[in-house]
Amino acid sequence: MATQTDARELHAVPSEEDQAGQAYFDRIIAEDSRIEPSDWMPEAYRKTLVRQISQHAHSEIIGMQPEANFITRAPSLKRKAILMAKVQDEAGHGLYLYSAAETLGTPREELFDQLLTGRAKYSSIFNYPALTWADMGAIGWLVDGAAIVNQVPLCRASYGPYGRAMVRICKEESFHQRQGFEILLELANGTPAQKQMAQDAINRFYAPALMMFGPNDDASPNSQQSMRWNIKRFSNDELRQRFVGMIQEQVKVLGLTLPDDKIRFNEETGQWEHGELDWNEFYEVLKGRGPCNAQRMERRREAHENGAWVREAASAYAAKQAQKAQVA
Ligand code: FAQ
Repeated sequence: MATQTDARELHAVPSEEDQAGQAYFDRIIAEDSRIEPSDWMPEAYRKTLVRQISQHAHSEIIGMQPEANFITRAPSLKRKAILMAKVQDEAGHGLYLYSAAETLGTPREELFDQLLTGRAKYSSIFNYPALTWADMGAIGWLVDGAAIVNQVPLCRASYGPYGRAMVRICKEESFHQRQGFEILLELANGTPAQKQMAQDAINRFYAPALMMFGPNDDASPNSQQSMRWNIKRFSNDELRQRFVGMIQEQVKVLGLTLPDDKIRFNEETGQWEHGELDWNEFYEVLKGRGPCNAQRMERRREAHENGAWVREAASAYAAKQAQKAQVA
């Protein structure tokens, strides 16, 4: 039930400043231009951006875990160096995205707290285990591949700092996808056991990668408004179909198959179709009951605690520098 204050707030007449701000915001969105941090923006727009950008940042940081586990098990020095560079890139993506989210007024400590207390989500895909070296290939090809299809349109997101961060991220994701594809290609052309290992990795990562695009459009509460605000440019299903069309071609080059006999191009709709996904599984993972949720969060908390001295040292250094600057 609304309290008196709530009711007053609901009927509050917007101030002149808010009305002018809203008019400016509407014009910028209609022109398909960019909103910058100091511009007026509706609270709901700000909230949606903080939610999406911070969840994206958390995904990059948690997403380091499945591959980091394989750095010591990479089959050659070259593979180890490449994998280390890739995992470091993901850390960098997390940092650009936290910075972008901070420009909206939520401090990084608060964003970390939301993740560590389970109030913020991160991508479902990182709650699946990486079991073999071929999984490094499948993660690069399918997970980074899905990330690119989802994220290239975000380079045109209406919020400036987010769109600009995405440009750099997408460039690096392209390299990641190719390195994954190349791992699979080498295994697919190796011994029968290696080829089987590559196929098995694809079989396990295919459906979870498709779920990265989010629920079907009719079950996606945020999509329509995000599209009206030019944050998202395409719906979850549109991007998922685009991805399926892309990988069904690429898998032929590998000489492997996708574990889905329903994939076909529908001439009438002009869209790719794929088999039904197990949405119960998706929601279970979102509720924290996926195969690796507990482990991922435990590692993240440990890493956060172990890094406390670094944050303290950096703050002390920054304070010292600020004091020096003041004296000078
Ligand atoms: N997992 O109404 P919608 C990477 C949540 S790539 C978990 O459709 P929206 C690179 C959603 O947040 C992975 N939660 O939501 C890498 C919402 O919950 P809320 C990260 C999901 O925002 C590769 C609710 O369900 N990429 O890390 C998922 O319009 C390899 C309703 O959904 C991004 O974050 C999911 N799969 O659309 C790193 C891209 N799907 O907040 C390491 C940017 C949906 O209302 C190694 N984000 N939910 O409680 C987006 O494009 C969008 O936020 C979507 C979801 C498409 C993910």
